[in-house]
Order: sequence, then structure tokens, then C-alpha cells
Amino acid sequence: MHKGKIINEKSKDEQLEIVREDPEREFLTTNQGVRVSETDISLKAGERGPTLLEDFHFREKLTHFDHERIPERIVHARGSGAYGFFQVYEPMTEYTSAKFLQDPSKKTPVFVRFSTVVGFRGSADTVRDVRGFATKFYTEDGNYDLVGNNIPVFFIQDAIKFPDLVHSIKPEQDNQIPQASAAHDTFWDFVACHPENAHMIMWVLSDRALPRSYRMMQGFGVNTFRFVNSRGKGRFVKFHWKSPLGIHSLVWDETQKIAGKDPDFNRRDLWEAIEMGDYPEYEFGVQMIEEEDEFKFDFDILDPTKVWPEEDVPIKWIGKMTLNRNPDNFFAETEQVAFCPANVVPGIDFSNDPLLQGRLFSYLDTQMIRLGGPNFQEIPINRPLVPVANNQREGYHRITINKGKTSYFPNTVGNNKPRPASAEEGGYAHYMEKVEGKKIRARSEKFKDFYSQAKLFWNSMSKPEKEHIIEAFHFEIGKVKDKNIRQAIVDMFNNVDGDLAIEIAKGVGVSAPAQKGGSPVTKESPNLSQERSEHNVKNTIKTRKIAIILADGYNQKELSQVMQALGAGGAKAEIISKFQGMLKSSDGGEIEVDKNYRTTASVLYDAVYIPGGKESVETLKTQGDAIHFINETFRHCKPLGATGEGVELLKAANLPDIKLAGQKSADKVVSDKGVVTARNGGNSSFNEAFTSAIAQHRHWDREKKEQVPA
Ligand code: HDE
Repeated sequence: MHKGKIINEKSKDEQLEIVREDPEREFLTTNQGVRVSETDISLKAGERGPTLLEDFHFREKLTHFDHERIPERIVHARGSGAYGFFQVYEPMTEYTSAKFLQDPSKKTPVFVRFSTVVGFRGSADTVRDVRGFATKFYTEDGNYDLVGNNIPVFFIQDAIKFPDLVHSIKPEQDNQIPQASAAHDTFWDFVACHPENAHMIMWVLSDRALPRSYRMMQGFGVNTFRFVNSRGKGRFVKFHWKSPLGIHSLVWDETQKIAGKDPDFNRRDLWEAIEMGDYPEYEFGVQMIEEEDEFKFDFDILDPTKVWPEEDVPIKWIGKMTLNRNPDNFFAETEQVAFCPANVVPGIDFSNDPLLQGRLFSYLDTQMIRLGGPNFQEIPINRPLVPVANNQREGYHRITINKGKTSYFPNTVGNNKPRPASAEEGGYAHYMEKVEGKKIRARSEKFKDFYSQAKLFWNSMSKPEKEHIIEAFHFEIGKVKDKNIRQAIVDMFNNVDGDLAIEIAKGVGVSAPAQKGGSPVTKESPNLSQERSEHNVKNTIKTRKIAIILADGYNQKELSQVMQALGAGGAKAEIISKFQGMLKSSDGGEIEVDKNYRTTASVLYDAVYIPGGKESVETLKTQGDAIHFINETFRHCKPLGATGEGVELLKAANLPDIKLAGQKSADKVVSDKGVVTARNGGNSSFNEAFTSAIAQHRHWDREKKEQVPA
């Protein structure tokens, strides 16, 4: 048992307190603590003379600066972190002895890092990519890391292929182009050479790869792990996260524009939500398979390119994580945090999933170089809350001051301490799995079924989701210069679905498959679709961002009624106008503008509202930027609301195939494909219709949206 430490939410904070800088500090000092009297002018031999080597402050300042960069993560280089806590709903004693999964009253501190995979550290947030979702639980048994993604499967089946995969998707070798994108020859060459990618590619080309927010996506442990209870009984498990805000995505055109307008879009969103007290939450779930059922499925449960369909293996939701604090210093915490799937605690063990087996080696290895040696666990963010005691010594940046003479075990000089703990004393005991077989480089037969689950995924998509996947193929494969690779991709996906292959071929200038093929799977699994998933949520506008476009002479009453309704639902409204400053309403009221057309754009919002006010709307009609705001919002299928004369602005934007509220029946609220209008604005029925349109997130039924410029 670990002694002498109180585990509570505060203790991670207290631990960090030792190294946290005093915000009240007054004087500049050197790293030796010597107060500095001058930091802008170097020591010189005379006013116009050379700088002197003895200026220790100059040399220390420059030397430190010269070494500020550490190698970025080879993958998942760009990330954002947050602190929080985890609580289990009920004791999981039957399934696992992990202590943090026993007591519902206990809060286990966590640090989470969300990331993109491919882009460099300074790349944009909204690229098409998998998102990393890594959680470090500072438990009373030591640190447990769940290093997952927002997509439940992976590209490859064996970790030995990881360097090839990553080399192919990173910028190309000769010119280091393109940044943070899969849309280039080497990646699709890799895909065409490895049909095991088929399932993952379907996910990566779906809306899942364009999350609206880190707060609105699912998380998956991907690999198969084991729960082991105190009697030593094991079960295969897969881990899941889901958000009460649902699963929501951006559209492709938006993501590309946001990459320029606000490359920090997802990072900012996470940071601001936590600053505003809208703490992101995620429920934690497990799928469990009994050991004796290992071979009952038509897929191999150790194959990381396969999901366990929820129809066959339901998820048990067992706890909740809340993220409630932003880091103080990005580098010290988010950059230096080191996750590793091998960091497990008693009650959680591994499976023989060949991808996981390789991961167990790779993370520690990469961190040795990234964080400069074997002592990175001593960096405050990485330290467990429980005491560490072993015979590891020295190395770069050793912080612990070990005492005594011994650094070996067993010993008599130091009373044989520290010594191994028995299982009863909390010692980690590996699950006793029977393993026998030849030493062989091979994979089991079921691993070779590359297409059934890719087809299951395709079958499960809603119509708009299917269209998005086809458009994504057109973009990705359209960017491939080598026609042979383009053709190979069409032919490869003909093994998944013949119609899909024909649709891909149409957009990328190569032939449709000679013979229409496809996997025979007809089943669907609706939870694979984010639109159809029961884990999605479309009944809340909480934390959605609404743009309100105004000019002088707006209708104050309408504006405040709608703003009140949005605020009551937890949405965040921002006032946008041509210039920042104060705007005057038609009856002499005033409101401050949050953003001007130069500092923001429609793609940064979830919906747009235009209040009435004759003078305001007449001005907006002359502003191309206001019309563009509406067109783009429409094209991206986002909700639009207008009241009073505001409806005239929508008219001026020429939205095709949309019914707007007419002059005659002033009290009527017209809601058509997410466009909500009322001539008598701001009343409760408008507010209700508009908020429920926002809660829907997107309105894909705008059939003629392609006619609108964006
Ligand atoms: Fe990783 N992965 N990975 N990975 N991974 C890393 O570790 C690796 C895989 C994941 O926010 C690296 O410290 C191999 C699957 C996340 O710091 C590296 C294989 C999943 C993060 C590494 C995989 C992940 C990483 C790079 C076998 C989802 C970021 C820097 C094919 C379950 C964690 C580092 C953070 C980071 C290796 C596959 C998730 C190189 C060999 C599958 C979220 O060690």
C-alpha cells in the first residue's frame, strides 16, 4: 500500500504548486537567483565597443533562448490540454480491481490532451485528421494513461507498419509538402498498397475527422485491453468516451477557411469553454467480452481495424470525466506531458492486439529523446501523486535527490528497501494468460477480412454523410497526381461498395471499376454514424456560438428578446458589425460590437441571427460582407434566424427554395430547412423555433445550397 499521501482533487494542484511561479514576483533574476539590474543593454567595452563575454546575464539569456525548442512529437505534435477529474458511477469490483473505478465519492485528478495527428506543432486545428484523446488518471495506484483517438479503429494491424504509415502521410520527402494533409500521392500510394486501411479510411473521410469541437466528439481506446478483478478473472475490454453535447462536425469548406481565419479554432474553443465555466464532460464506457467468448465473433477481437458493433457488445457507461481547469503554461504542462499506453494500474491489463503490443514499446522510447533523457517522469505534469521508489538513478536532468548508499535490490545495507509488493500490498501482477505457438510472422485468418466492416460503416451512414464521404474522396484523390494511384483507390473501394467506387471514379478522372464489386455485408450499425447515433444529442444549444449582425437603427426589443432566449439555453451570442464600437438602436438604446467583418467570419459560428430595424437592415443590404455571412451560413447548412425587417436581408441574399415569413401574417413563424423567420420578431414561438433549429446543428435538406456562393 502507498502510505502517507492524501489523494484528492487538490493534491495534483498542490504538487504543481512547488514549481508554479509566483505571480507577484517583482524582480528579474538570473537562473542563479541573482537580481538583474539591466536586461536591455549588453555589457560592452565602451558605448560603441564590443560586447563582453563576462556579461553572464546576456550569455545565460541567449543560451536559454537558443535551446527553447524541444523536438515535437513525431505524431500528435499539435495538441491542447486541460485538467479535471474523473468519478465512477458505481463500484466496478466485479470486473476490475482498479481502485479509481471503485468509489463513486472519490474524484481522481486527470490531465487530458487532445491533438491532431499529422500536422506539425504550428499547423491548423481544423484539418481532416484523426483526433488524439489522451487521458492521464493520477490514481492512488499510480498513473493510468488511456491514450485514445476520436475514431474507434486504426489504419494498420501491426505496429511494425507504423513508421511506413506515418512516413507516407507526413509531407513528402523532397519538398516537405503538404502540411497536415493526407491529400497527396505518398499517402494514397500507401493506402492502395495496404487494403487493411479500407475501414479506417472510411472513417477518416467521414465527418468524424472534422470535429466542431473537442467537446463534441467521442473518444475510443481503440486497442483491446483487459479488465482483471481481484480474483484474477480477466475480460477483454474496449474503452469509450461520449460527450453530453453530442457528436458534431464542421463541413469541409468551413474547415479550410477556418484554417486561415483562426488556425487555433479547436484550441481556442476548449480554452474559452473552460474559462467561461462551461466545463467539458465525457462519460466513460466499456464494452466487455468474456474470455470464453473470444472466438464467437466474425471478426478477431484483437484486430484494431475492427469495431465491436454495439448491437453485439453493448457499452456499459461507468463514470464521468469533467475538465475544469486550463493549464498555466502550455509548454510546462501540455507540451511536456508524456502519455504511454503501457502506464496501467492493477486491474487493467493488455491484450495481444499486435498494434497495442508495439505501442507498449514505442511511447517510452520516443519520450526519451523528446523530453531529453530518462527522467521526464519527474517533470511535475508527469509525476504520479503517489510516491515513487526504485533503484533507477542519474541521467540527464535528475531532480530527485536520492538518499542512502544503495541503488540495488536485494540489499542488506539499506534494510532491503524498497522491496517488491505482493498482490495484497498492491503490487502489479500481469494477467496469467496461456500462450503457446510457433514463433512466426503471420496474422490470424480473420485479420484478412478487410472489407466487411468498411461496408458495415458505409451501410450505416445517413445520406448526407455518404455524400460527404464521396466529396472527401474527390478532394483527397483529386489531389493525387499519379493516375495509377487514383485508379488503384477506385479499384480498392470497389471491394467495399461498387456504387461508392463508381461515385469516386466520377470525380477524379479515372475509370469506374470494370466490374461492379462490393462486400456482401448488408447489416447496419447506426451508432457508427454520428448523425444517426444514439450517442449524438440534438436537444441543446449549450455553448453554441451565434453571430448577430447589426448596424445602427436595429430593433432593440427584438434583439434583447432573442439574446435572452439564446442566453437562457446556454448559447453565446456575439454582435458583429462593420466597425467595432457602439451601435445605436432605433429607440436610442446602445450595444457594443464584439467583432467586425475583418476580425471574424461566418465559419466561426454555429448560427446567424438578423434582428429587425429598418435603418439597420437597409445598411446591411448594402454590405457585401453581411450578405456573404448569410450565404456562407446557408451553404454550410447552419441555422439562420431573422425577425422584423431582418427577413428582408435574407430575401436580399437570394436563398433558393426557402420559405420566408411574409408581410401579411405578421405573427406567423416560418421555419424552413433551418431558416427561421418571423415578421413580429423576438416572441417566444420564434425563439423556440430558432433554438430548436440551432440544436439540430446542421440542416442537410437544403437541396439547392450549391447555387449559393460561399
Ligand atoms: Fe500513438 N504515438 N502510436 N496511437 N498516439 C504517439 O508518442 C504509436 C496509435 C496516440 O497527447 C507517440 O509521445 C505506435 C493508436 C495519441 O501526447 C508515439 C502506434 C492510437 C498520441 C506513438 C500508434 C494512438 C500518440 C508520438 C502503433 C489510438 C498523443 C509522441 C501503430 C488508440 C499523446 C509520443 C499526447 C502519440 C506511437 C498508434 C493514440 C511515436 C507505434 C492506435 C492520442 O510513441
